[in-house]
Amino acid sequence: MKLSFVCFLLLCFCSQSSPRGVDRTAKEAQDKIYGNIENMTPKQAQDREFFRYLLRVIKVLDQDKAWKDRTETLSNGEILDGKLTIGLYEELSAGTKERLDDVKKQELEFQENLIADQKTHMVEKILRNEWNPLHHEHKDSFNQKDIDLLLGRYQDLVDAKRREKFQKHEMEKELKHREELKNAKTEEERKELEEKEKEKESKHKKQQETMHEPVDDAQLKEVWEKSDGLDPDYFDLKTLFKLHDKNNDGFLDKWELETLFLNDIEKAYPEDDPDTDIMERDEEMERMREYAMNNIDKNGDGQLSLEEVVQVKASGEMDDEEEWHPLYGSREFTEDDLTAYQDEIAKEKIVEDGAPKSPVLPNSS
Ligand SMILES: [Ca+2]
Ligand SMILES: [Ca+2]
Repeated sequence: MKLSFVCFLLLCFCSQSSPRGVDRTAKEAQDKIYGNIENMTPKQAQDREFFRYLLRVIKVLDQDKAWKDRTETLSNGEILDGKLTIGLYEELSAGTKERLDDVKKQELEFQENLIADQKTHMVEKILRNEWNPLHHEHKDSFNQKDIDLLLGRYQDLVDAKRREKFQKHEMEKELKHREELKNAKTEEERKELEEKEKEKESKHKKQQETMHEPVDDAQLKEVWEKSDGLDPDYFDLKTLFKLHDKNNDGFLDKWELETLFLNDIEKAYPEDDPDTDIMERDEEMERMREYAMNNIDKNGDGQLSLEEVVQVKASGEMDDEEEWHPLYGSREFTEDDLTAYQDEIAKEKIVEDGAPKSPVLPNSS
């Protein structure tokens, strides 16, 4: 486990685009920064902002000796106990501190641009948004508090890395599709490919329309009836919780929690459908788990108690979302991310072959 965590940290890199597109129209600049968040709920968009910033910070920390020493010597248990981050700031080099200040300043500017563009999800929905420099007293310097807020949970580090891997997967799919279109020999062939893609898209949309917000009443009732085979007239949250607390310890851990999402996942991404992208299916499940944990796990122990579930439901905190926006409708990368990824592939190719090649993959425009 220790080794895999070190690998994760060493492998961490971020294809983050610069915050401003100087010579583009406002709309294009916004897309360049943002990608498409129109198909996300504010909470989903917030999560995306958090992980994007977290990856940028990790990229800086990966160059620092104190951070590397900790990741290489601490056991997984010690990391879970928070030893990775306690007192870390004092041990960082002056250069790292300076770079972290820069990253924080850029993030602040980025967030202010979002607000200027009327993308206000980061200020209106404060929940789990403490990491955002917008809310900090010391906006221009990165300190131990930033470390605690950003890197305090081991699961977040794992999730950030997983999201990054998924983004690459999505970019590969997009590049492959563009390459196929480019290689089409006739206009007819190209149109046929586009038509096929559209058909696939509308099929996926239809499948995903039936998805619920994680831990939504409608979702839980459907699980009760369809997965657990119980009478819908006798739905009872406490009984459902106990049924899915497989080891009977009084808590839903992340795997137990995910059993509540299987019904929705199977409807939206049928396992036996050859068009189902298994990595996307898995990612959707992870996003549902992240979302539920982030909103319900108030004491941050990585598990849900029945009290936490009941309290959040009673508070109505989770009732303000229209619905769950599945991954299929959201674009996980910007054109800049795609260009950076193509550059990365081209560089790897040079190292492998010892000589520059003509572009491996087509450009977007
Ligand atoms: Ca349990
Ligand atoms: Ca908890």
